[in-house]
Amino acid sequence: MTQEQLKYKFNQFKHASVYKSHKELISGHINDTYLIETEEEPYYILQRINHLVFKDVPGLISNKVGVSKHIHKKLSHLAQDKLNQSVLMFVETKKGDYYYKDEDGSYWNVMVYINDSVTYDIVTNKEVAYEGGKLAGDFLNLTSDFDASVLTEVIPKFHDMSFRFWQFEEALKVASKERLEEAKEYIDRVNTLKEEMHIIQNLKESGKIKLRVTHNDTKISNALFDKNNKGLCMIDTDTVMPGVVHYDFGDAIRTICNSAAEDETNLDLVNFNVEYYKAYKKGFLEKVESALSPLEIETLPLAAKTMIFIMAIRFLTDFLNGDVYYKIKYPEHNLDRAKNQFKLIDSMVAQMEVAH
Ligand code: GN1
Ligand code: MG
Repeated sequence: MTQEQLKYKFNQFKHASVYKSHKELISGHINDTYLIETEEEPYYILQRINHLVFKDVPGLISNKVGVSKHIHKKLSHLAQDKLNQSVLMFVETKKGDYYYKDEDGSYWNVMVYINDSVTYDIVTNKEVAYEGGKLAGDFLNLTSDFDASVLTEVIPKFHDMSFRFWQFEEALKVASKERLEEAKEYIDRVNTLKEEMHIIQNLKESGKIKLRVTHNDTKISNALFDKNNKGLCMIDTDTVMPGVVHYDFGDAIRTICNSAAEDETNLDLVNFNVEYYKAYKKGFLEKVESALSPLEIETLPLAAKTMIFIMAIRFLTDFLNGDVYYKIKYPEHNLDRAKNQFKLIDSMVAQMEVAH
């Protein structure tokens, strides 16, 4: 994407700013994301939504804009500066939509960049884990009275374990002999965990745990912090949909408690940090405990294992499919990500007695 092209997309949106330069932010695996630096602040985030992954982009945009407006209203008592840092603000196009569709059929959206914020791929102190828990818990609180019936299911069965197993089994049928061989040990591991990994889904389907509006992508790099490690705001609300509390709790733990990045290849560095688990859980429960049932709370440790596993099976499936879903930097990238997640499960299980 050339500078001129990006500038053109940016200028389809209603703002009084002048494009100065941009930086690509490369941490996401699906969309293309750019920080647009302007002559005068605010800066903006310009994002191309991957419409091969997200089949209904207008629905996705309407979800996230609706949820942001809802949160904005609920936080309107905050001082303007604080409010600007606490919720994403989407920018309309000059035509009055929240997305711009270009001549190639790509969809773009713009958000105001939240100043003085930092993100983490790896957590190195307890405070961030605790604050991360408060942020994710608060997101559930703030959206608890959002009318879920207006939400589009942007990726049907996104965290549905049976669906992920079905995709895995389909991938086994089409995978190359080499990839099947390379992944053999991990394919076997998927199968041994099958029953346990369906427990949360079964509870959901039997109605024993309730559906609520969930973020569904609560990895720690989707949380913004200020320079003093205080939580500011959850970002990347592309996958906001009805779900269960376990999705948001578990996916955050998957990244917060991993002592290494999710694609670290030296597995000795991949260890589950129980102290961060406790800190995150404390922050999370401080915000949502009163809304949760005893069964939901009791099954949170299983949520962590389940969400680590669901990413393992998804990375492995994509490796078997020949890397058609996630962005990769080298041919074994998806397999390495899967190995990393399995090592994290092992490390978590080894410490399970203390992980409550
Ligand atoms: C993807 O693109 P990004 O980084 O927001 C994925 C998540 C995974 C995550 C793993 C729509 O998120 O489910 O947890 O990678 N999003 C989608 O890092 O599949
Ligand atoms: Mg995402």
